[in-house]
Amino acid sequence: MAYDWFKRGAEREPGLPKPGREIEEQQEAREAGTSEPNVTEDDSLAWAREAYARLKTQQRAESGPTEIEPVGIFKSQPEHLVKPEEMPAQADQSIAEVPQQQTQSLFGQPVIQHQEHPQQTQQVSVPFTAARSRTEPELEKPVLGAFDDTFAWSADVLAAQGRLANTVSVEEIDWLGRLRRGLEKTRRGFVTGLLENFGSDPLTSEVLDDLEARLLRADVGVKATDHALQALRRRMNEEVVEPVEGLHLLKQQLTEILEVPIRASGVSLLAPVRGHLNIWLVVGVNGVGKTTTLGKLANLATRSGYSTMIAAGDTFRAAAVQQVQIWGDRSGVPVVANTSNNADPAAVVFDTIGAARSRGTDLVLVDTAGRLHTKRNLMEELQKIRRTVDRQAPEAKVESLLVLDASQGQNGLRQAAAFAQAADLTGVAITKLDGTSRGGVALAVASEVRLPIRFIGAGEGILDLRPFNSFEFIEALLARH
Ligand SMILES: Nc1nc2c(ncn2[C@@H]2O[C@H](COP(=O)(O)OP(=O)(O)O)[C@@H](O)[C@H]2O)c(=O)[nH]1
Ligand SMILES: [Mg+2]
Repeated sequence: MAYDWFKRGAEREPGLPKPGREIEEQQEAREAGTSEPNVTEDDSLAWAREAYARLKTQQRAESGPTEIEPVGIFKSQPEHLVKPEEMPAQADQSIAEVPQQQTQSLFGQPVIQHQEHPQQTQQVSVPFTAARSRTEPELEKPVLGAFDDTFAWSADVLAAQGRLANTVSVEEIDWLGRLRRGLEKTRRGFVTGLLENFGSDPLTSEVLDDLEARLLRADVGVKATDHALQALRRRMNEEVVEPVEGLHLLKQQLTEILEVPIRASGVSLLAPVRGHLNIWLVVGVNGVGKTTTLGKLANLATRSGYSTMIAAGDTFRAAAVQQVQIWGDRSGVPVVANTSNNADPAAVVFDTIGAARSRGTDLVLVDTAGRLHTKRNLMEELQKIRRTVDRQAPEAKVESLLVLDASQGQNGLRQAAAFAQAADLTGVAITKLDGTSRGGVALAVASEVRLPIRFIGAGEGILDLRPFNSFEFIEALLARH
């Protein structure tokens, strides 16, 4: 059984403590280089060493001659692709479903042969077939790096969530490193100064004023900032608050802000429901990273053992279909596309639902346009897609994910308001957390748009997207380095 990335984090060991403040203490102890033996620090280092040694042994075993076969590879067999001259020439819609062959299913599903849509003219764009034959799905595993500060930090974050050293994977360590690196710019502008200000003396109201300014600069938003500071001020009125305690409180408050909409949705971790048709619409303005996010999601789903299909619903830009096809190829995921000009995206979605049903596909990812001639056109198109989904697949579990570019900061909030109605949003994916100092916008989204953040992207690579975990996000945002 493939490791289910969508459910990562749900495997907390029963009976182990909830995320605690030891993480601040450990980090502070390490920072200060305390010469006195510190029980907490020793424990955490021992945990990290044990996890590292186990992962190293595991990796050595896996890189031996009996390599574990990657999950979910669709073998590329270009000769099975339908050639344009073989297609029936009738009707006016031209839908190309590429690729359509799957000779061997690794998900226990029947072997599928290509089935053409009877009512549609099939047209395959030649460049797509060429692109497919060149690429191999990118499903290889990340490699374990050195036992360094990043590993130790990642281990602390996993241990603080109640994980056992013998249950962590290289993928998790790799992702936490990516997340921490991705948030570096936000951290540099925000945390470094903050931690210096927190210093070693108890918190003062000046320190809190400075904190307020920093939170606002990182695009955390007025509401979330007020909420976090209120709690700190309350505590300061009651007692002297030491810096470690203050930092812990701040992290707790910020995590809670992110958790409120997640709790309200009733779904703590968004994952496709196995044995069901799941349809996830990916919406947002032009250039925010919709197609990239969808491509990364296709990879994550394939790695996690979900059979996946992509609907190329951005028919507005000629290059968009080609772009999504390349992403599909990278994970061996079939793409249903219409290569004719001004094709109707709702028709593409209609065809994808039919194809997904006949194959027993778990997850359909729908790419959409971010710009049409007018905003009204765009919203109408999204509504039409949504109606098609609701009508054609009433049994499906539908998610409507708004993609927001973190570097656009508070602009994202306006975009959310515009899309909320047309697309009936259920969640948010935040992209481009790397390369921006506005990573705090995740908090503004949670407190002001009130939608759960489901995924975060922190880079352009295929592995640079993961399900959102608020504890890890805040730890990465407020990490010391
Ligand atoms: N640095 C970085 N770039 C990203 C990320 N996600 C997407 N991009 C880039 O943003 C640009 C626009 O992405 P695209 O998916 O085409 O946006 P769309 O118009 O919304 O579909 C591309 O150059 C992507 O490589 C991310 O998480 N980090
Ligand atoms: Mg796109």
